[in-house]
Amino acid sequence: MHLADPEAKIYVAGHRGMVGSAVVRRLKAAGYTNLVMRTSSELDLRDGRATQAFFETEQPDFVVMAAAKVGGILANDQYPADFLYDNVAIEQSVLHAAHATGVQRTIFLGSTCIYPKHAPQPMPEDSLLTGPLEPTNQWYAIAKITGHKLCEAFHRQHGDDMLTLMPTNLYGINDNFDLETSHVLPALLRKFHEAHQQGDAPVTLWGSGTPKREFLYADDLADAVRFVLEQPASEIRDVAPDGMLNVGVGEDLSINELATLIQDVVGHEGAITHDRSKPDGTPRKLVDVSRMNALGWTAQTGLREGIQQTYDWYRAHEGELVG
Ligand code: GFB
Repeated sequence: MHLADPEAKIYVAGHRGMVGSAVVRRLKAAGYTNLVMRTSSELDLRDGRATQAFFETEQPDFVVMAAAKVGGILANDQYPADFLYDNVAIEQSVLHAAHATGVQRTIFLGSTCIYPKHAPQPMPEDSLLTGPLEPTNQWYAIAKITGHKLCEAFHRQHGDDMLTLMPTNLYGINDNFDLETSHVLPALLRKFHEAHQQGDAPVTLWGSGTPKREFLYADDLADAVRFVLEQPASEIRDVAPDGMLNVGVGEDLSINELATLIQDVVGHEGAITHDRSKPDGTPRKLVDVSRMNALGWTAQTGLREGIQQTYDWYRAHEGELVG
């Protein structure tokens, strides 16, 4: 089955999450009609036998691995066993089943927290494993490094076409808006929105506000997934011999600058304070996107535009999201 064939059977693991749902939207819009999906209650991907049986029955041609245990800086620090065990278990099951059933190409999704805490900026793919990790998210990072290394090992030993996309910090519709477990962007959208409704009450940011982050709209990552699915393997390996491709926008901003931008989108006019008892995490993690650029892909959604779209979606779904 050819990659660009609209009948190609593509299994999107984690289709209910922010990334998986964006991938499904993008693939459908591109004309792919034969998508396979399972909820976590229908198929527990940590269960290797059940996952193998599912692959044997469905025989997908392609796999997009968007299923993962994810969360913000505090959740990563508070639930280390879940972030390490669940993610490694999912990766083992899915990548082995993809290998055993002859999947033509698997796209695994990593995260830029796999790079060393003090990696050169912007961080190239080959800075992987050149220094110590940021301690708050080391558990998740080690799981994602394991997933990538499994892809590299299956490729090296068996020739499997397994690639890893390393997206920078993501945001978008279907994000997690829980204030304890979410990432900074959805947390700040909700905090500024609720403070605005309360007569522009003050908003508290975690940490110093000085760390810098790069934000990629989930629908842009989904487009990168579609793009990579459609590229010939030889062209990808020419620019990425290790099968790793960073996906980002190429610029970052401080958490304080992000807060000001979100405040403006929401129309909040109150004060901003800092809770310095909360962790800052890594000081900066801008990714080097030259490999994806060399293949011909760049992100399309500006940060303000993406925040506005996410905010519109949040307001339309606020009742079900925050109960
Ligand atoms: O997005 P975030 O939780 O994760 O936090 P990381 C980014 C920065 O925003 C940190 C600050 O410096 C936080 O202290 N921040 C300010 C806030 N206010 C808030 C708030 O209300 N909520 C949150 N969550 N942060 C995660 C990793 O790191 O990024 C994961 O832990 C993963 O493993 C993910 O890699 C993409 O960018 O620091």
